[in-house]
Amino acid sequence: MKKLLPVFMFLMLFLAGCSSGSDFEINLKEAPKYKAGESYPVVIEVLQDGEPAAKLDFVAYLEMAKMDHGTIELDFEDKGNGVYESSVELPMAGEWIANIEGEGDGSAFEHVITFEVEKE
Ligand SMILES: [Cu+2]
Repeated sequence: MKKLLPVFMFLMLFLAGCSSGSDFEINLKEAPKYKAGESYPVVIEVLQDGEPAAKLDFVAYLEMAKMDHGTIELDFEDKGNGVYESSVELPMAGEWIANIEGEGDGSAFEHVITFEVEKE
């Protein structure tokens, strides 16, 4: 039991961190496509407690699901109405993962989106 206590406390911290204050819902509205040497838009919609979330600060770290292409960091521009846009030139089509980290209204959020990139 003594050995389990640190694990338990770590889990409690983790759970507390997840449910802090506001409830953010993050959707990928437009996934980038792939074509060598071309950039494509990445569009994300963020809702906070069901309403479009404005003036958020966040970054997305993209990596391929089953291959190592390193990490691509994306900054987003606030387009209004909870819509944020960036663009990216990907090295390959296939399954990608976006790790999104940000904050708004004093609460931080993290979200992971897996998406398919199609070859154009
Ligand atoms: Cu790859």
